[in-house]
Amino acid sequence: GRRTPSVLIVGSGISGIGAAEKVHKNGFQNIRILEATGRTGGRIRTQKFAKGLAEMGAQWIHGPSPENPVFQLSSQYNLVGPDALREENQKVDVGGHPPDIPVIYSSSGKEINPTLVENVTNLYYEWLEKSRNFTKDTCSPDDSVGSFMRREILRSSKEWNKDVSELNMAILRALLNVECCVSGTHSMDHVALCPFGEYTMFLGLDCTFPKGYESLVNRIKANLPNDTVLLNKPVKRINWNGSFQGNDSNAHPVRVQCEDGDTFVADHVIVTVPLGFLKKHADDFLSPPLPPSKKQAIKKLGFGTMNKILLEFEKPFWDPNTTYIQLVWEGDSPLTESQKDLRKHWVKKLSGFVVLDPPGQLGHVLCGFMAGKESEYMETLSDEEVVSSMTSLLRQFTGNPELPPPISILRSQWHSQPYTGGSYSYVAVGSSGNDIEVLAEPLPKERNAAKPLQVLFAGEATERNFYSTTHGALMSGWREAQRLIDQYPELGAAVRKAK
Ligand code: 6YU
Repeated sequence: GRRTPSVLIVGSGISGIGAAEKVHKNGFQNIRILEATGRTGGRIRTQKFAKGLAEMGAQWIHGPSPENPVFQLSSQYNLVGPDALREENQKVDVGGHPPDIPVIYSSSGKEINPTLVENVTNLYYEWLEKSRNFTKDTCSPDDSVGSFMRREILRSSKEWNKDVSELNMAILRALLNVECCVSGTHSMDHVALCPFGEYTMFLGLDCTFPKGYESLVNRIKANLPNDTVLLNKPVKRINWNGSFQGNDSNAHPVRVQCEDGDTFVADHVIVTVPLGFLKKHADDFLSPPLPPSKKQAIKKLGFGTMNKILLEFEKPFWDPNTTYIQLVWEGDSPLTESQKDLRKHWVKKLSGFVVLDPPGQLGHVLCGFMAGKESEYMETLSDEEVVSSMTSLLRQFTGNPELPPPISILRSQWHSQPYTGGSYSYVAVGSSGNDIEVLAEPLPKERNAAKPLQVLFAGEATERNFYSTTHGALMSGWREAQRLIDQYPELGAAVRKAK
């Protein structure tokens, strides 16, 4: 009989693990995952911190409702808390707004009453919603979400009294800093306007994993044979179309070379490496090289940096009901460029702090969020330097010069990770949702019985409507698994018969 097809998967993030599990369930027996680093999970990464666990990458299930496959699996495996399972929770429509009212600190050390900025905050979310209503027919391809917001701000600000105008502008700057974190970009001026609304949100109030996000990856991985994942196996090059020496070519069209010299042959390879890795290695990761259309898509799509700074405090200086602390720099405005001197001004990009809970299990921990070049600069500093900057910042904003420094710190450094190169993707000015589809196209482009599927592409950045999320990543892995499953109907038939 025929040998069962061999599948190599490059990368053990949730897209790679998800793809492996799906083909395995459908009768494929020869599956191997090659992972560059010493761990599985990729941008899902749970670490010990303070008295408990903290997420260095993905933190929430965005839109935990039945349509969300990450939520589906997590509830099936009993990995989410009771609140998230409540039906009411699954029906909440946050529409991209943060559900809680933040505590707002200003750079002059005063707390700002949220009702003072309620109007401008509501306006901001209205504009943001409007920015999702464009299509390629109703806006110019070089327009950005940032410039759209600026136009709205300018129009509206003509009616503001002088006494509220300055505070409004400062708040808007702060909200845009938050938006940079959401989109994983240096500036909203880099995020394309026309396709912005293609990103789709599920209903449901975001929830977290009590035993860590990695508990989900581990649970999926547990369904695979033990030796499926090879760690510390960075892939250097993928030869396809039988383009390698000593090729018993009809047997295996693809060969993967690792940095350590090991090689693996296979019928199919699913590439799940982050867009940040592809951006650095697009020219020589494949041989024959990627088609020009795909190289273009890789170049044009956006992949930015968003990092977390976790700070543990001996005692909370915030009120026990606080869930989010927003920082507002007086005198700042969304209409002017941010300061260029990163060394002096990097902390100004910090959008705010989420208060992590539950303090009973974790301790008193704030999680700061920072995107863009400032965040990349932060990665180059030492822990001591970051602690010292954070301490001065919090002393300034709380108006308490005696505020004790945090007792420990942990931060992510996604930009400097050689196999990630940033945090997540966005549709940048100059690109469109179509580029995402081009990125997802398998090779070879023209296929027939003599030239079957060889190289397939999955990963967060390949899902047109759900990029930048764990569910988008999982869907992309399943999508490519299905592509392979469809090519071998007899395998599926055998599995169904065995059941
Ligand atoms: C989510 C959230 N979340 C915070 C932060 C980050 C991300 N995301 P992987 O990278 O996991 O796997 C690839 C593997 O390949 C990896 O292990 C590599 O080592 C390996 N590899 C690379 N090169 C290789 C080679 N040469 N050889 C072998 N192996 C190689 N998502 O749902 N909720 O709260 C957050 C957040 C700091 C960094 C997130 C969140 C994104 C997800 O983490 C991410 O998409 C997936 O884990 C990726 O999985 P993967 O398998 O594709 O790659 C309107 C509008 C706008 C748009 N955005 C709105 C959504 C907001 C996103 N929210 C993010 C927020 C947080 C806090």
